[in-house]
Amino acid sequence: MSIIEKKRGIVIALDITDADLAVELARQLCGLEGNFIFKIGRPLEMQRGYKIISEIKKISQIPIIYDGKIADIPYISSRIAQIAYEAGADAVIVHGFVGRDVIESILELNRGDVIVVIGMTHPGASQYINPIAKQLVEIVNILGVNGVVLPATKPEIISSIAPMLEKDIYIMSPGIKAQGAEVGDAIKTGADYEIIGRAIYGASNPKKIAEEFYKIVRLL
Ligand code: O7M
Repeated sequence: MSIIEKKRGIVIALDITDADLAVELARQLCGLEGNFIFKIGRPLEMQRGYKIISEIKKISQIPIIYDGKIADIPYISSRIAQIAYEAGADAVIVHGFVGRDVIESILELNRGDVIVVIGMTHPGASQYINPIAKQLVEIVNILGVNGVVLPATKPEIISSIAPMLEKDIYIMSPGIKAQGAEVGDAIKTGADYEIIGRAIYGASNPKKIAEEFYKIVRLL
């Protein structure tokens, strides 16, 4: 059973490098209407450490994903995940290419959702990770992870992988606006959530634009 529901929504990437501003933004976004999730990644974590997760959790009901893109040996990977869950993360993100035992070590904690990166958005992703996306599907299906990350910039990858995934695994797709895809592109090809950073936190009214984007994906 996942904490994050498999339904259309927007993941807001809080990649702001000023932690005070990020907390202020999270406060402004508290009353968002719709299915929203926050993603806290390394740029923000580097400012204030894992405590930034607890800080944002305290002021908002919106579920939090810790995006450490964990990619270490099982012992270290599960320790990183544990710290994030204990700080209040509802989900953590781990790289799929590191192998089954790493993903298992985090699943065994049984503390929250586990989301696995099986494809990426940048041009260099076509060198190594995207060609093995189908192989990574086998692992995520067998292990019963909660979600996967697939690139909105490569709709053909989402449309070929989505039907192969176990039906309760949700798909989250970054690459919207700043990286070239349009809002709704990933949902149209089979994703459940679109991950959006700069186009929301860089907007003059982030709450308004986030709700506008949500409306687009909800009405597709
Ligand atoms: O909308 P942006 O481009 O400002 O931000 C995109 C976010 O998605 C940012 O937080 C990236 O770390 C993340 N992301 C990618 O852009 N590409 C990927 O292939 C994978 C991710 C990601 O979220 O992986 C978990």
